Amino acid sequence: MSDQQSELEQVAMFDAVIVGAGFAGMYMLHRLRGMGLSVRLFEAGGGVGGTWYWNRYPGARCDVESMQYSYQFSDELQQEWVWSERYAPQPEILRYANHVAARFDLRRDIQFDTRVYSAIFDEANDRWVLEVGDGERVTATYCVMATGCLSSANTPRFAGVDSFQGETYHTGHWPHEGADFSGKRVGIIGTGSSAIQSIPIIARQTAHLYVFQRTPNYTIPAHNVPLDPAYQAAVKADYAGIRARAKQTLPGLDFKFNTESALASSEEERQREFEARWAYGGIPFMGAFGDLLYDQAANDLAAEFVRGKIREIVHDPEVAEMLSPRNVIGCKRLCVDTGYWATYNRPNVTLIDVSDKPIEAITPAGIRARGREYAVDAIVFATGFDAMTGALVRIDIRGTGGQTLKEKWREGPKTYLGLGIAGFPNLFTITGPGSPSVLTNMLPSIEQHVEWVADCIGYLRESGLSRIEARAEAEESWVAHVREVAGGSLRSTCSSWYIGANVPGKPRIFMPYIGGFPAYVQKCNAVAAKGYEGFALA
Ligand code: N01
Repeated sequence: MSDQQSELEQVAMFDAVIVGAGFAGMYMLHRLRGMGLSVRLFEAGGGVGGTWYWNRYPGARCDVESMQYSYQFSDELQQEWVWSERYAPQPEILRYANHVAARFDLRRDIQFDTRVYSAIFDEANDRWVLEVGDGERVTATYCVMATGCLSSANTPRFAGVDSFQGETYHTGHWPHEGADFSGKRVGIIGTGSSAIQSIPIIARQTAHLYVFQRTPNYTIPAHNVPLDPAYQAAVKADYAGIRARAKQTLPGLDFKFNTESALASSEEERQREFEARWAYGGIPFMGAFGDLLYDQAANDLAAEFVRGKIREIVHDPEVAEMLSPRNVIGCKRLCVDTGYWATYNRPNVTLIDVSDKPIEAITPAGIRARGREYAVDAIVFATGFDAMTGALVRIDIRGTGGQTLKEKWREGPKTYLGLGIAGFPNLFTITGPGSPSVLTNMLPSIEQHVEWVADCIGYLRESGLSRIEARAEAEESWVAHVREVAGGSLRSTCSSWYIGANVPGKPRIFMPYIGGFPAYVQKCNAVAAKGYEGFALA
């Protein structure tokens, strides 16, 4: 018996380990356990829910309609759960995650409050060895990273950031007990989705709110409402149909997508369609015309429509101008809000433009920008995430030959289908870079990945194999395809977290696969049908 082998026997051994108890990790656990595997799931937080466990900022809610932002793997589950609003608020989604955990008895295999620090592939034994929590070591044949796309918070290192004497918050790590802003002066940095959802609420709580905006953002009203029981019943009666239709659309969402060209339509038709989409609300606005994300002139028409709305809503023309984005609409993730622009009509809200002159420093008493100090009692960092790669590379992941994932991805993430990585056998990523993930409704994308991984592991076990690894050439050609497809869309043309632009020093690569859910699923299925083409099996 080798030293390594005897050492391995000292540690807990599993067929599979999963990292992260969000919707991806929970379903992965359910599937693998159902196949008879021994599984342990590690979660840094104190409960299930992932994104919805951490993002508890005021106003946090999903921008995908509740009836579609839910699991479909269990019809009983989707029939029994009752959503209360068109767009579910964070506490309700967290309740749903807890309901799922209880219903499928998941907690007995989840180790909470346990961060994974390293995952090292032991080539002699074809196993992953993980260091978790307080120095505990575990080993498993398969390691599934269900670490989320937007889970590693990004807090820019502003000069003097540690000197601030007041309270600080990050939207992605909001305290469970909430924050009391009554009577306080608050500064919020950022105007992404998290800020746009929270600003209207924080503004109502504070004595004064200072919003530090680097790039204005497009947002479409949510028109959130309590869900009508008759509507819910109708959806539930046709759930199979809705889910099937959703899978045929690029974002994996059942919504009305107009394939007509904005440019080929008359001014009157365009206004009618944009107004109808505005009145309907939310992300389907981008489905107004088929060429909005592919033709700059078409995109300009939609962008100008939204700028017109800003001018109508915001009383002060200078503030309206500052709030008006000039970049491609839909390039950054479109935001969905409740009362965002009208908030700037409040006397206790001040917008500070830091686009041409960055924030100079955080001082003990506030934020210095444009040559002036804004005294505040609390700062909210709504500065987003080190998206798609951050949660993975902060774990010391080492594959064959001791290569670290961080080193491999130094110039940008490389994966095969966003599922496997050459040089990292038996490691799977759920909704990893190179998969449609954040450009789609996350729940069906998660389910598709989990099912693909479960089927793959099942195939290996049935075939008496124990090792699978993406081939370097398959990975290269997938990365090239992802890049090529991205180049055809206006989405790759602006600074966004999709290309890592929000994190200083991060390589600028369009990370998600823009080819849409149906084409991607077809590719994954074809790979599996051909005996996992592009992977080396042993
Ligand atoms: O983060 P963001 P987020 N100085 O990266 C600014 C999902 N989500 O947490 O645009 C000044 O979008 C930055 O400015 P700029 C959704 O997919 C979903 O809001 O880089 N400002 C930007 O304004 C979303 O897209 C929901 O110029 C700085 C902001 O901080 C994703 O999460 C709700 C700065 C960051 O915006 C991320 O959203 C919320 C600096 N040094 C979030 N650095 C749902 O509804 C950064 N910024 C499901």
